[in-house]
Amino acid sequence: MSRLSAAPQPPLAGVASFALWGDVAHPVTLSVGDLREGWEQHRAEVVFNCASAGPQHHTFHGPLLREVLALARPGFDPARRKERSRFLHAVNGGDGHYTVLSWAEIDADFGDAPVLLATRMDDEELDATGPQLVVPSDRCGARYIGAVTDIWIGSCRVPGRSDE
Ligand SMILES: Nc1nc2c(c(=O)[nH]1)N[C@H]1C(S)=C(S)[C@@H](COP(=O)(O)O)O[C@H]1N2
Ligand SMILES: [Mo]
Repeated sequence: MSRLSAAPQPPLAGVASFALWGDVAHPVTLSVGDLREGWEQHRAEVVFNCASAGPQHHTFHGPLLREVLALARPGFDPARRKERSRFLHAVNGGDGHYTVLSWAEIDADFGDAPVLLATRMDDEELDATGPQLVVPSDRCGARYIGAVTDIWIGSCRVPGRSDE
């Protein structure tokens, strides 16, 4: 059987849960409450520019994305940096907007970006809407995906290249 898991079912109406899936050993569905209780919470005070609405200022709280994704056990050998450097993930919002990040971008041995999966934006707890991706190093707001429904994790394999 393939270790590639099937696409998650859409969440039940009114229940904000999100799935980690793809090339992972342990696909899992989590709630914002799980994020709050399962990992150390970080704080990020950010400013990003929205093309249509101008500069936005927010304070987010939540765990580091890389720590949450590790729970799903992505299909690489964690000790092998070259394998990790071929992975990426697609963060999907409930409205169809999605964005891609590379694993190396958030990996402490590579870009080490302190990307969060926020449980709170300013004074608003995000339990009902779902978590929000927070990319503090981005100048543009497009990757601050809100109401995250699922994160697909996989590798980028280029035809004709070896995976060694
Ligand atoms: N799900 C989802 N998240 C999204 C978007 C979107 O269209 N859908 N737009 C992005 C863009 S372009 C910006 S600038 C920010 C705006 O965030 P704010 O309205 O909370 O300031 O949300 C981002 N997150
Ligand atoms: Mo935007």
